[in-house]
Amino acid sequence: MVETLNAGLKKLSVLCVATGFAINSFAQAPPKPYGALPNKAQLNWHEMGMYCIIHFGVDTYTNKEWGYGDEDPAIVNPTKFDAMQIVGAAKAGGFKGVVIVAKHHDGLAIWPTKTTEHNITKTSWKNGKGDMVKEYKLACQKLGMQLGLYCSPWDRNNPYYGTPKYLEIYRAQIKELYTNYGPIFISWHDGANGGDGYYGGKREERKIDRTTYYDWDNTWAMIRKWQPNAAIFGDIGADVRWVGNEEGEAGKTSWATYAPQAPDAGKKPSNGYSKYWEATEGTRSGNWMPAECDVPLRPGWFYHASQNEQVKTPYQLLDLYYKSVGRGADLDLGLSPNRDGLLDDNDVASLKQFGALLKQTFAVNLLKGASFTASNIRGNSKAKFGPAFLTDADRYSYWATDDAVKTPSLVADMHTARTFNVIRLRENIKLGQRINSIAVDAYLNGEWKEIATATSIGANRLIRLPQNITASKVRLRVTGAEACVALSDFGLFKEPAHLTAPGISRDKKGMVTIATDAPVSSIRYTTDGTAPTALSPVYQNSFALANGGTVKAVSFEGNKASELSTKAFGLSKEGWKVLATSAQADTKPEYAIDEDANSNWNTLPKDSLATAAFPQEIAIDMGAEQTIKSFTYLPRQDKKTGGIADRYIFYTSADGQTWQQVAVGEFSNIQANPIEQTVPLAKAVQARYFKFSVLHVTKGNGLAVAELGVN
Ligand code: FUL
Repeated sequence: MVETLNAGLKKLSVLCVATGFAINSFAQAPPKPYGALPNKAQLNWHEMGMYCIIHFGVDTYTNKEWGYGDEDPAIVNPTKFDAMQIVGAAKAGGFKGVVIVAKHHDGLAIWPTKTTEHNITKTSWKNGKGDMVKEYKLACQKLGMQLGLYCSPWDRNNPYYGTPKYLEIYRAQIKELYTNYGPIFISWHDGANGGDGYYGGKREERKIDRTTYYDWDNTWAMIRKWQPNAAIFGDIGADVRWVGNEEGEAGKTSWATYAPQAPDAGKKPSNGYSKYWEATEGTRSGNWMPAECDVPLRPGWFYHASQNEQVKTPYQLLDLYYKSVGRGADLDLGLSPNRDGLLDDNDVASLKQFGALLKQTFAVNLLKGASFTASNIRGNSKAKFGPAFLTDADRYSYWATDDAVKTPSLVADMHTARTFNVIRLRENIKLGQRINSIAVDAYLNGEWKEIATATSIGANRLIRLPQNITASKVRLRVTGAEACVALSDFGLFKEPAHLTAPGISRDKKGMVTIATDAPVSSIRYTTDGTAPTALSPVYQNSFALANGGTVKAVSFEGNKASELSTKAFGLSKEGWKVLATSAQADTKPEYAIDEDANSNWNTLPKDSLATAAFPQEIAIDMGAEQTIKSFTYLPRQDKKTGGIADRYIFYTSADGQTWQQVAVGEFSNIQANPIEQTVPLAKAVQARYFKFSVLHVTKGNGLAVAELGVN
């Protein structure tokens, strides 16, 4: 048997020599693809890396995050609406497209649709003759930006929501949008589904089975027909998965592949404790379904003037960029035009500076021009698979190794010492996600020293080092792979040096502290709302801010200034006491008023099957009568989702015994985006006591309160 085989091989080589065909040409064929592969729409999506999602509608005028569906469209009148200003600001930020929220949960369509009366023609804008989706489309065309569309499946206005007829209406809406306004790069579908709403005047709760109601398989097939080049985004794909949080962060390991699981299925215990579902990391095998990280530029998705001071700064955005795009995901940044229909100046400025920072950081790949020595090159063919392809601009040209070589190494000699703090690696994903893990060494003081490790390379992996490294030689070691390596990019970059903005906090005694991670020459601050300059007071010691207010601070070092830090505080909680609670808890109720966002009053029992009665209440004695203009509730900040209140009543009292209801409502989108909620009162109230009564939580059998506050 062996002999026949040998004889056969000999014959083959004779044949090869005779035809001038080298034996190792077999090895020079490109590597076979490994595992799941991206489709055309997904490749385009990966290449984009970043886009924005734009929320504007009735919520912009009612100051809500989710409309109930009973809003009068006439309140919508963005007299200065300018799609070019909005899309242009996104472009300046380096974003490659915009997803327009054509209809949010409140049901108001911002294009003149035939599918529902509740649409833009009923607004005051342009006397009902306007079409926002069209204006966005034209702006995108002019600016070379790609367009995406989001039409919310949940519709709190539509009388038919919950019945089969609504599915027909929903599909007709998508058809209208996708056949009249395309081409689109993404078909965006959120996972918020069912609940109470206006529903044509019924004002009731409508529950649907999210796994069957929308018949996604068939809906997706229609989308493919209307928009074959659009990636479909949803909680479980089909093409792009939700990362599982609205903080803009993928897992440190984040596979492009995912074995779809409904986000609330799987490992999550029934009391809803775990927030980070598998979607954050993906799974090592499964369908090609990379993560999208959606996060708003401000705390909320819609515009709220009260959040004007909380626009994320360029360096905060850069940090999110590393945590999303740098982990193989895409960043989808929420923009919220104001009531005039424009982005505020602050938002525009932050986007522009972020775009400039990105450009500056990635302008020069320090490995360009380096000499590479690879431990292996596929078929020994430098011309076809050599490391020179690592520094060209083509994301699909690549350095490859022989089939059997899964853990090669590569030395890059830059010939002269260079300083860097960012490492970039990319695989040629047309051949799948092959690499499991890598390490990078720098040649320092005559020896190799490991400076970084990473998992899940895929379309993009950025490693931001904690300190600058100066070296002339670096070494890449692939430490694990499922198949031979097909790496398309290796880069070293230097982010511009900057001073970190100071942190501002207040303690239970009402004392404000401003601090930085590393020493600086001075921290300057204001409490009058103006931005600190080099002439503002120098921060020396903690100071009191009994009646609340806004503190702004900047660090200075030489001629460098940090970004601005801003923090708004309500009334000081000095002297506040918990008067009573209605539910048993293992944690102290005082945690709800200790000015520490990381501690919770938490009534969730350890037994996840135990039942809990609502309302659950906590009453506070502020020690003296105060003027109350609004209340704040900060849900738990520990990434867990049990016990987050979404329906509440606030009461006040002069004596701690007789209570008056002063506010009632819902906290919308609080589970996905657990930010501080502000409840303004219709008119200011004088009281010494207040009570937070929670009627309902999004998940779990108890309540968790990180902080309660009063403004
Ligand atoms: C979520 C929605 O519930 C939010 O309101 C927002 O639109 C966000 C982008 O998606 O699912």
